Amino acid sequence: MSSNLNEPWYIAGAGSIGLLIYQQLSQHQNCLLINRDVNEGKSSISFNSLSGATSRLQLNWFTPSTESEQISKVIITTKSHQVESCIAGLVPYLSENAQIVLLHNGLGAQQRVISRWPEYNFFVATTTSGAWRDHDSLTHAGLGETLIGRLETHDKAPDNITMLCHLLPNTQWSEDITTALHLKVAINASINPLTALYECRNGELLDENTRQRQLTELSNETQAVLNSYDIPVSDLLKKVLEVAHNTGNNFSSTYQDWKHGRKTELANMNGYIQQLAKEAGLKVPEHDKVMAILKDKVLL
Ligand code: KPL
Repeated sequence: MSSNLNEPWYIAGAGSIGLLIYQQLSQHQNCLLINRDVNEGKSSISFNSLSGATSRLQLNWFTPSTESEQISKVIITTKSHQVESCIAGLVPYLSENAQIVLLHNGLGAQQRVISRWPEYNFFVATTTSGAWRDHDSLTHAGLGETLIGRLETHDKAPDNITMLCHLLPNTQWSEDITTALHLKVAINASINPLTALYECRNGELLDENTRQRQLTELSNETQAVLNSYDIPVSDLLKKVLEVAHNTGNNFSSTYQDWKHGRKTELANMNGYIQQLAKEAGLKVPEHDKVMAILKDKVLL
């Protein structure tokens, strides 16, 4: 797989994280944004770095066609519910054995695309980097850590991915990404739905007894479900409280999706935990209750 080290990385999904990766990667190697939507075609935006410096970021767009070179390396940074249709649209332009990195919130979509397209080489990733974008700018808000690995296996990284880890700040190969992704989902399934329910910042979940009780119940149910699958997530409530505290000023991604009338990723967060619980014959009453209320409020 080292033969295509110099081929470009393509990025599908020009949201805040996709653009941040594009910004970081394009300093070192050829990197192109896949044009999935006519509205995506801006030629540059302003970039506010972690240090507060502002610069202009040129956006190089690529519209796949049968005449263009085949795509052999792509990072998909769409929302979790867009991943499957995004890959379906790319299939005619992907090379045999293309390497595809899936970087999005939640779980469930990854397993679905990996089993639907066994011919490709899938990697999964998770990040705690903070970034936000509006029409004309991208702001890098927090350094965070990014992990890349393979779901359900403990393989070593192939050359292209080692190189990717080297080029992106604070990015490591993880031989146990399955646990890391479940921990992230477990934290999201506790914090995110409640921020949409109470229309509050992450830290405001700690301010009031009812909210704290719900955080506790969601965390405890989630931990019991994951542990029944031998996924070694421990002290989940403690971790959830730490994240809510450390990101206290943030509005969660689910809050922001709700606020902007977009579909949320809760189906791949709480919905994923509910599905695991069902398959294991476990009850998750707080998840069921919160999701039933949110069904009439947010797009699930
Ligand atoms: O990942 C997050 C999200 O908003 O989706 C947390 C950790 C809750 C930070 O806001």
